[in-house]
Amino acid sequence: MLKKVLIANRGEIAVRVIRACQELGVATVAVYSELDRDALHVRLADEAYALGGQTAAESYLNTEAILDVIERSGADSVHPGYGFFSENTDFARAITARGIVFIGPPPEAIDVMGDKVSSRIAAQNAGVSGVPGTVEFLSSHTEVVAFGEEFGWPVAIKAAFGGGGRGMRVVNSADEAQSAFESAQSEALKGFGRDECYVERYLTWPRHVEMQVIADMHGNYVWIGERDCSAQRRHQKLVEESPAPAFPPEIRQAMGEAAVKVAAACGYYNAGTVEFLFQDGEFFFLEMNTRLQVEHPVTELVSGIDLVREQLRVASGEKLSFSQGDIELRGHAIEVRVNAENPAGGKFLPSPGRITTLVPPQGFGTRWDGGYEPGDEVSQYYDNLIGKLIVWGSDRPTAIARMLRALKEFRIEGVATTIPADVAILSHPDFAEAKHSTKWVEDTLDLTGVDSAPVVTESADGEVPKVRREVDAEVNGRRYRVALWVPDIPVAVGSGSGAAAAPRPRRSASSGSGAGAVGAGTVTVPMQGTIVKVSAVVGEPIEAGATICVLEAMKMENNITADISGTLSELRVEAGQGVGPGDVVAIIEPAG
Ligand code: MV4
Repeated sequence: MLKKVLIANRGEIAVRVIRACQELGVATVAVYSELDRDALHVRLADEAYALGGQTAAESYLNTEAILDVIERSGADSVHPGYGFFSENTDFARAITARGIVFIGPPPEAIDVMGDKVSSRIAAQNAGVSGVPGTVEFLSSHTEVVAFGEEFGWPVAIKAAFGGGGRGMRVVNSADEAQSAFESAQSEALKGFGRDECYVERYLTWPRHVEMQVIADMHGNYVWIGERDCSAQRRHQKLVEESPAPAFPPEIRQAMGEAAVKVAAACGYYNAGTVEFLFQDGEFFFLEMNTRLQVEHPVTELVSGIDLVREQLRVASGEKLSFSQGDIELRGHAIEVRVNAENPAGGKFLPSPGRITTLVPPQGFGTRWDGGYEPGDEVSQYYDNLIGKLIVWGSDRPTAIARMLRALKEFRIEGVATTIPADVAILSHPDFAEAKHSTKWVEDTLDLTGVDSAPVVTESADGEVPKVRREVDAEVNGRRYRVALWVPDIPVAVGSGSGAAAAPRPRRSASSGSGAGAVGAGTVTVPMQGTIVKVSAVVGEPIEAGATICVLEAMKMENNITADISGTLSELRVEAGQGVGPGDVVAIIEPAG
């Protein structure tokens, strides 16, 4: 088994992976950006290392910084989660070359499935059909016209190296072909740097059904049932479920076998998902996602299989702990994504900010996979998924009712969330009757009355912004300079002090200290504690910022420093003495 996994990700998926590692007795290494210093994944991991930077590019996508942490931590493997490096073969190869295990598929498989044309060819060679269309790149719109005349309209022009629907154009008739082809090409070039396009029949009301597969390095391939992800908006999934509603068992069987064939065709191992479009009882290969997906928990709840645990086993070279005949899919699972977005009017505007209240629902069949706790901040720089609520029920109506019950219980304050949209979807008769398709949320669902303006409340502990302070610490007799992020309470009082970083109202000296109004050179302590050391000497010159004494308070040592340069004229404390907030410890006569 792997011994130490570095999780090259953040948020709920990093938390998910850390939990699986802990259950297996595998050590965990978190990495974090400057904004994630206090994030949940950092708090849960055994070790955590700063990557620096704020944006994803500066932090979670900084290969050099991650390679450095691998080296310093002694991690033997990396779990990439989803997004970030999960489908980056340069990264996978870079770590593999250093003898580090990439917890994912072989890079060759990622490459084959990485673009729509080569994956379509691979699937076709394995006997799995995509939507009828071409595999050659289009050289002119006249080929689009010829295809439409032969197979019927509408047709879809797709960017070969695109994704997420970008570069896709629907063409309803011959006279639309030219402008659609040109705009598909230019969008593809802008978005992906390459403008190759191909054409296929356009399905007008398909469902998005994807099949979970997992394989080991010993040639064992297993499919673990499908997920229906049709309730989505602009290629952002909102609700996922397993099994797909109104999905006959023989189609499931055929889709499972097709998915395994596609996986085998590219020498796949680890967890993966084969996506299909499903319409009128037929399914068509769309693409393969060579990573663990956001919605993997619905498969876990109906199969009882811990997919992350199996990923870790497979990456260790072990065999899968089950075979196809062992898979039993039971009941119905539904997941909703809870994003910090306001779905009002169907706009889904991002709503970053501090989560002041977060009380996930509990109860039978109710799972919350979250990446945040109360007090945590959802940053504008990253995906705003707060977490996923997943329910299990013995059948679909039970699961829907359970999800609606759970969503009603959910309390989140401080940011707007997608929960009202999730409720609108789950309580809609079209969803109950499985009449929805991939176009349903955008074309049919009415979100005009939906609002989720964030409830802004004070957090329970009263928000005090944190500031960076450096202190000296001794660990086993070795001295370290340590950075602390502490509540912004000034350490030294007086004007011109470098000790208190932010402009907060400063504490005045307590009455009876004899110092009168506190001014420059009157040094006080900010909180109750014990003076453990006095380092300055009366009568000697002292520089601004130099330590006068050390106050132990709240189990931490705080340097009480000179706020101005001058001569130390009075020292009012000694080691061992107890002090209270505002007590004067020293007076400095300004120099000159
Ligand atoms: C299609 C299609 C209908 N017909 N292809 C959009 C993103 C890309 N992954 C594939 N997509 C589609 N391809 C044909 N021939 C409809 C979609 C589509 C879609 C697919 C899956 C999930 C959500 C979708 C939303 C809109 C359109």
